[in-house]
Amino acid sequence: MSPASAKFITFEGGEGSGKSTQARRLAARLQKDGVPTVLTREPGGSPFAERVRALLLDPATPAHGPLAEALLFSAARADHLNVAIRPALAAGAWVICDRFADSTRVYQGYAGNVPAAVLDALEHAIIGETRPDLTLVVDMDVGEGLARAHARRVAKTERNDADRFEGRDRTFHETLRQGFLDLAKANPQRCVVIDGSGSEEDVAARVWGAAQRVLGIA
Ligand code: Z5A
Repeated sequence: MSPASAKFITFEGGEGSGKSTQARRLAARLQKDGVPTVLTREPGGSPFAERVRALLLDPATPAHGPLAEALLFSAARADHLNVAIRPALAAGAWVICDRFADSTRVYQGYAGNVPAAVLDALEHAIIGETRPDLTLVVDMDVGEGLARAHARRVAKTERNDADRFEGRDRTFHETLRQGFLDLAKANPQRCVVIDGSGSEEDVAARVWGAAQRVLGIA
């Protein structure tokens, strides 16, 4: 496969939708095909942003409201872009990012009521021209997604608790799901909704088909 130029691909979706799994699989497939690929995530992806991630996800962090959250996610994103994403794209690598600015739009904007004008200004200042070429929105039944995320957490930590975001009620997660679907509808030129049901292989085939179609991969 010979890509014309570096591409920026983001994965979005709700809890346990399987997007992290699919981001890893797509990165592995591209690498196997000889495409230099960087897999990264938000919040995180740079040393500073990983520190902000730890603060944001810690259940012990005091409540600070959606606007403060949006600013923290954005501060992490500014560093992540400067330290990792832009240098990788400039070097010709494809960048696959597990969550990006659409998560701020949906979690802090759609669900948290931070005004769109505030998020527009943050995106303009922080992201500028570094917009995704393709955003894969992995859509999944909320109950199934939460069960997957919960099972993984218990297996990993042997604890039955949740991080600050997982711990919210089901209505919140239904709102998020609708938010991602609305966002995809409003941005059809770069967003593709991927059905997250079925086996990992089934979903990976849908992701690959979308990448081929939108990015012109042979
Ligand atoms: N957040 C925000 O509010 N604003 C922002 O701007 C940003 C983020 C950037 C980050 O949490 C939190 O920050 C997130 C949004 C908020 N809120 N929450 N929660 P995170 O990074 O810790 O977690 P996450 O991004 O939500 O993803 P996740 O929990 O890692 O889940 P996932 O990526 O959707 O799923 P997964 O890890 O690929 O799979 C979950 C489990 O299901 C795992 O055990 C898999 O092996 C299994 N799996 C995956 N696919 C399948 C299939 N097809 N069948 C069966 N089982 C499967």
